Amino acid sequence: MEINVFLGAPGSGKGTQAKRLSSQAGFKHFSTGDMLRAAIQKNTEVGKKAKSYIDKGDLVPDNVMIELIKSELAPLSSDSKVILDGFPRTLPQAKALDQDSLTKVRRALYFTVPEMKLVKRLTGRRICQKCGESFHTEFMPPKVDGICDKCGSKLIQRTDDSESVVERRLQIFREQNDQILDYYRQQTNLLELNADAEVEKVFSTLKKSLS
Ligand code: G5P
Ligand code: MG
Repeated sequence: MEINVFLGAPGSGKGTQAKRLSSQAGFKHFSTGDMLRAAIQKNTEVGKKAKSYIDKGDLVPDNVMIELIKSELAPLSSDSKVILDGFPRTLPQAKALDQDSLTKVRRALYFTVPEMKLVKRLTGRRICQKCGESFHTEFMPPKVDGICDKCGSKLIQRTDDSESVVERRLQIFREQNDQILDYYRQQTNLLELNADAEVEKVFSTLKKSLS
């Protein structure tokens, strides 16, 4: 398998770009955040475990996350091109991927955006409650206010996109990020991507990095 991991702060555009790559370039996109939110909606065992962590902006325990991602990757064929968005978030998660030769990481792409811009991106984000498409009240407004362009369902704000929870998520990111970057630097497969630009511009740089 060709495993590419997207690293970067909350709001750095990992999900936005991963969705484009999966619809336009044949990558299979796995967002652990989206999986957890779906599990919460369905009230599964994983969802019950994850909810209190997500609502506070804390990380869900490694054992739950590693199990979850392994079960998603296991059925894939060996020629799959994969993007992991939001995984790994900790060193044990990064090592768990590399321990298995099938899921060994090919590239780690680190999306960089100045921190002061992230809060605005996150607090203005709106997502479709049905298809998960992401919008922004200012930077990517839907054609009709509060309605998804893609499927016509209602747009909502993520419960963890309030200003106080965003602060906590950014703090956790700062605590974990350096050791993950160091790890991938040592594996010599870390690429940095300036993600402080128009979505289309970031997308074209990203496509070049992945080819
Ligand atoms: P998530 O869901 O993984 P985060 O915090 O990593 O959440 P998030 O918030 O989903 O990441 P993103 O995907 O990087 O950020 O950003 P995005 O949605 O694409 O874009 C954010 C906003 O900016 C949008 O409004 C978009 O329109 C705008 N935007 C995007 N790109 C651009 C651009 O190029 N230019 C401009 N101007 N704007 C742009 O995780 C949620 C929770 O789940 C748990 C944790 O509790 C976590 O807090 N979790 C895990 N816990 C443990 N381990 C894991 N591996 C976990 N994964 C999830
Ligand atoms: Mg995301």
